[in-house]
Amino acid sequence: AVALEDLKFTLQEVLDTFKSCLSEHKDVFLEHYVAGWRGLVRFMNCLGSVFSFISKDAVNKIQILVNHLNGENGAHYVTIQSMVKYELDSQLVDLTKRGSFPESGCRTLLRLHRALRWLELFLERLQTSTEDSNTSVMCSEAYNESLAQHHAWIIRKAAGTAFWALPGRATFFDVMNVGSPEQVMAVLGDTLPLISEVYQVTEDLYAQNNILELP
Ligand code: 1PX
Repeated sequence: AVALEDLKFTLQEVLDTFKSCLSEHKDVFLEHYVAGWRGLVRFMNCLGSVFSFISKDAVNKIQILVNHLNGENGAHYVTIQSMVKYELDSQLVDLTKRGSFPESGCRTLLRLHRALRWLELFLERLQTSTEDSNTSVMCSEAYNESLAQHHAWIIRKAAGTAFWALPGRATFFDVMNVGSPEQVMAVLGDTLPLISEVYQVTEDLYAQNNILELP
């Protein structure tokens, strides 16, 4: 059975953590970024086991970043900005092909960053959806416009199959457990600008450092 209290807590947590991600100077705190992802993964796990291959990869990447944060060089990983500077200055990143640093913070975070774009596009669609909109279609459209471009055929195939197992819009809203569809819309309206801003700040940082295509 779905534990509604947990879900409510989770979605509120996601909202709160993305709110607390950005400092007043637009630095992104890695700890909160990772916490935001944890909340999303918890929510996804409640949608069914067909999504577990997706959440396994997300959890794996979250754990890599947490290990950096808790490691002996953790002080350099407080913000995404300091992480990028530290890893590039210290040559801890594989820039053109996979090599000595398959678990660099930069390449690992880039994967989650691309997934954040999927989330932004999906939530935008949810927000402008109507009663007869199809969540599977919204999800795959958002995916095709973002993450799919970075995935091999076999992953795209598996993801596409999983999307058909998404619950319909009404159930999806129920599972979010924030109240009426109007209240869901209000929560989305609250969350989306924050997610967009975190996405854009990260995107600009990666673009400036020319690391948007890390292997
Ligand atoms: C209110 C709605 C909230 C919905 C929350 C859903 C959270 C979704 C979390 C998705 C995290 C996906 C991370 C994927 C990272 C990635 O691209 N990894 C690939 C590349 O990694 P590598 O180390 O090899 O370079 C990796 O190959 C990925 C494998 C797993 C398949 C990824 C499919 C991603 C689909 C994303 C859409 C999720 C749909 C959830 C339905 C709600």
